[in-house]
Amino acid sequence: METTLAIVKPDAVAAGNAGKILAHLEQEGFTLRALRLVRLTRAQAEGFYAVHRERPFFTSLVEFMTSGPCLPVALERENAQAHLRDVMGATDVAKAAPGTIRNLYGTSIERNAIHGSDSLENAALELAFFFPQTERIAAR
Ligand code: 3AN
Repeated sequence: METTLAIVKPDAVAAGNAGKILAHLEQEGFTLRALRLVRLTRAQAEGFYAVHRERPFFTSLVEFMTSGPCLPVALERENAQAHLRDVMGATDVAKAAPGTIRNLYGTSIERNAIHGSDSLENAALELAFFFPQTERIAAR
């Protein structure tokens, strides 16, 4: 069984869609293994998105991710990392397939409702960023 990280982003939490997104994920066979509601600091958002530091949208992305509470969640399922990416849909909401979370709840390429780790390697790093191993073991 595989575990990956999702973040219900500040736009979706502010719009009152967090519960619906968690239900959608459960419907897709993911089990919740750890969950937090956090307001990221600028330093945390910059650290989390460090790979995008040189991109033109970096400043705006950090502003957005610190604009309100978000909901990091550890999700377990067979093939969790790849399946979450399918269920999320494309980064750009305009290109996200019908029925995907970004299609249903996102409003732009930036305000796209949900983050999901883009590789198993990054899933391990991102899970450690938000959840100490002990917290995930205790949830079992
Ligand atoms: P994904 O979240 O689909 O893996 P990334 O890792 O390329 O996409 O981008 C990280 C985040 O940066 C996206 N979720 C989105 O919020 C934002 N983003 C990506 N590309 C753009 C863009 N061209 N303009 C504005 N924001 C963007």
